Amino acid sequence: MGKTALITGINGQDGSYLAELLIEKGYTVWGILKRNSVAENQTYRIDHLRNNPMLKLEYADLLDMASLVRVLQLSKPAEVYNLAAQSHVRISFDQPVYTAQSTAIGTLNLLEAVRLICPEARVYQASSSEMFGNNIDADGYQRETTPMNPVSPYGCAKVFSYNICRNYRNSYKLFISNGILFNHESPRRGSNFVTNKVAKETAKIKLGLSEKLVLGNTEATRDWGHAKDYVEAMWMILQHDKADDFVCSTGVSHSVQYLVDYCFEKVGLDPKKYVSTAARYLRPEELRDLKGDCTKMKETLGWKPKYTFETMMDEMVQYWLDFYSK
Ligand code: NAP
Ligand code: G4F
Repeated sequence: MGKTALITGINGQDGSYLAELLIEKGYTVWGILKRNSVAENQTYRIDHLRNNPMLKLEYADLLDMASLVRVLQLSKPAEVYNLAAQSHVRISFDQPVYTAQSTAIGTLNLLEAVRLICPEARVYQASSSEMFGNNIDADGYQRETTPMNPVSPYGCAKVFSYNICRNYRNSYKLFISNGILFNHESPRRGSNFVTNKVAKETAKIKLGLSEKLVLGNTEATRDWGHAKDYVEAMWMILQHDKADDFVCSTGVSHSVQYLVDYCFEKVGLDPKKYVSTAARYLRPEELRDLKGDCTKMKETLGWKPKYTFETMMDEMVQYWLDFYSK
């Protein structure tokens, strides 16, 4: 019989790809949904899996520990992937308290529930390169040993979760691992994150459905990989023989301006005619540059990404061209 996994954040970008991957591997996958007043769009990323008997969905919320206890008792998972969070950095400045509750205390609620109900389960925590803030090692990379210096409420909340996971691992000998993942994208990315915003608006402008793209800081650089490659890394981290922390990245970094130029060139348009900037998309404190060194992940677990920045952005722009051409 296959293993059982529980995914929090199953209807998010990563949760949807991870559910597909685990079902392919023969897992029974349980996922939690938090209650929304409108049900129709909430599960669009996993609707293609809804009739699969290996997928089981339950209502629960990271803020409601009793609901987590209930789902852990029902599902008895061997592996728990904690992907749920208020994950938007800019929005974390507007909603810092909610971000701390969901992205920090929510993790603690889950760890306590695991400790009480299924302490033998392996736990994956979705940690983030946002935790490093503007700290960069002398060679230009961030890695597992780079000091953390978060510059957003979201980053601060993720540092709490990272540390409480290490504390529970050491205190209670639980199998809890952090994946410190750099930015990863896909056509399923929320379209208020910069890659999918640019891909979507490029397609709309190309098809005559829009005339402008307004952005924030276009000088920032990010290490962008594909979410499909990164959910494979999550699974590999929990198959390792001991709980540990791993950076996952491509090691290649581009500016937001390069991202814009790449997408517009792909559809044969001049970005200077359409792109402008506005203060409303800036953050009170900016994280300028991210570039990850994932040597530990590659050498210990044998992880290797299949996508490049270019093949990923090609897929995303094409997705929106097809979407708006229907
Ligand atoms: P996402 O698309 O924003 O998905 C977040 C998920 O969390 C959604 O399913 C959301 O449900 C759920 N959620 C939010 N608050 C919740 C709560 N209180 N209780 C239960 N569920 C809740 O994020 P993602 O890109 O897939 O990222 C997955 C995780 O990795 C997140 O923790 C993120 O912070 C972290 N991470 C992401 C990246 C990246 O580049 N994508 C990099 C490093 C780390 P609703 O949609 O119904 O609200
Ligand atoms: O796409 P972003 O919003 O991603 P950000 O802030 O790097 O956060 C993402 O990656 C983190 C990993 O490091 C995750 F933990 C987090 O959950 C999330 O998935 O912005 C990327 C860059 C930033 O420098 C931002 O200032 O793009 C810049 N940017 C410029 N114009 C913009 C825009 N970002 C957004 N969202 N919208 C703009 O119009």
